[in-house]
Order: sequence, then structure tokens, then C-alpha cells
Amino acid sequence: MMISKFVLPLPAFLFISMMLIGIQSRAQSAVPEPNSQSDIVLITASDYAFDAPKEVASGWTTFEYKNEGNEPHFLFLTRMPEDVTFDEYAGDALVPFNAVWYALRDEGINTEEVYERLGAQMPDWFWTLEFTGGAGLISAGRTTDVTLNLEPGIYAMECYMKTEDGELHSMEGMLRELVVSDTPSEAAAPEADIAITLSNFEMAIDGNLSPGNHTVSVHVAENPEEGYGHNVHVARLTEDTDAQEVAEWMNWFDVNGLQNPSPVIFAGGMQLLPEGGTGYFSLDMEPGRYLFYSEYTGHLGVFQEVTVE
Ligand SMILES: [Cu+2]
Repeated sequence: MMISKFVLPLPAFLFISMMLIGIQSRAQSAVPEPNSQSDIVLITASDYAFDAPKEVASGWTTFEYKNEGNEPHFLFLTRMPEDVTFDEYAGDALVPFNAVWYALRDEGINTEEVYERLGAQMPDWFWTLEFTGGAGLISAGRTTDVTLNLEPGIYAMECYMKTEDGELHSMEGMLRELVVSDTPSEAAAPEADIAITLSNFEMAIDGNLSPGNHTVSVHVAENPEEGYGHNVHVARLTEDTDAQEVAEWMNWFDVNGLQNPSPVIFAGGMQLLPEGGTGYFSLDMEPGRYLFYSEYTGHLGVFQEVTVE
């Protein structure tokens, strides 16, 4: 099969053709690890807003991300370059970026034109933004804990899922500033019982994928030379859904991609991390089939299907 290694260097994108790799994992006894954090930052998602504090401590910080909306949401954190304000990010980067989405949706411009317009319209600093993790997709009514080691600075928190009408959640209100202060938290990294390592278009999962609560570490050992790197979303597959269907739904270039309703239940994950970075997320699993999917590299087959017995 043809495998394109050209990855659009942007959040939100991609994934056209893919390979299916099925890995069966035998269930063992559950080994839940207690969360060692004492200061947990609550962030609530609704359709379409974040209820969140304006400022959090730097260092290891745990976010309890609760989806009180009726649609799937995620939490994507981006650290602004030193001389860029949040308002400049929202106005100079996201407005033209989203205009390209509307051209894709309403005028049907092709992929080449998407690249051309973005290349012409985005400010130079856009291509140097640092993505600093965040919660993967969670379905309505679910909660996930995400622990990140954050540098002080100005961050944008956003969700760029799409409504049934193809409106971006970020444009509907799921975009706001988060200040990470110079004051460090006293927290340490949590203990994980499942470890995911992502490196240069490969995903390794270690640990017992058993029913119950888990703390999952995600380590990005090496980012691919092209594109933005790796993230992970965990989806519960049903009898009627398979990995291919989820992958197609997560293709940003598809007009219906990432659009409510989702074909599966999403249980959390980790957004793009800097190279060498590690983050943690909680994962509650019941018996069934699950897909661990690296969305930005999905077209290169970076995913695993596992069975929790
Ligand atoms: Cu959303």
C-alpha cells in the first residue's frame, strides 16, 4: 500500500490510509495505583466552554478533566512563545487557521490548497509553538485525570472538535488562556502501572491491561522528523465499530471527521508532548476491545488494538 510520510505540520490533522495491527493482551489482575497528587486542578468541559482556574502552579500538576457536555471533548495545551500573547495567538493564528477549515468545509478546497493557504497566512511563530500535553478525547459524562510537568508561561487551552454543523468547538467558546505561574507545585510524578512509549512512528504498551482503574504514563522518546509528533487517544470499540472506522472519523481533512457524534466511546489519552517529555493519564477499562490510537500519525499505522478480558 502507499504510505505517505508527508505530514501537515499542524495541530488537528490527518490520516488517510492505515495498516491494522491487532495485538491481543491477556487480562491479569488489576493493579490500580493511587493518585499521589494532593493539589488537583478541576477543569470542567461543557458544550462549548471550559470552566477552569486562570492560573495553576508549574511543575507536576494534575488536572481532573470532567466532561459535563453532551459531546466528546478534549483539552489541548499549547505554550506561547516568549513574545506572543494569548490574544495574538487567538487573533493572528487561530482566526486564519479556522478560516481555512471553513474553506475546506464550505468550498471543498483540496489538501494542497489547505497547505498553500496556511503557509501564506500563518505568522512565522506559529510553526514553533510548543505543544505541552493535555487530556485526550473523553465522551460525555466521563472524567479523566491528566498529570503534566509544566514550565511557567502563557498557555492556550482549547478543544477543536466539531459540532454536528461542522463548527469548531474552539470558535464556539472552548478556547481560553491559562497562566502557569513561576511558583512550583510540591507534587511528584504519579506511579504508573501501564507505560506507553512513543518513538518515531512506533507505539509500545507495557503493563497489564486488566479491567479497572489504571494510571498510564506516556513517554515521547523521539518525535518523527516530519509532522508534530505523537499523541494517544483510547477508544472502546464495539461489535459494530473497528479501528479503521475510528481512524477515518479522526481524519481532520474529512469534512465529517472529528464531528459529533463519535462512532465510539472515548476514554481519555494524552495530547502531543515535547520530545523527551512524559505525562500521565487515568484510564478506567472494562472487559472489551480498546484502540490506542496516535491520531497525528494514524495514516502511518501508529496504533494498537487490545482486548481487556
Ligand atoms: Cu470540545
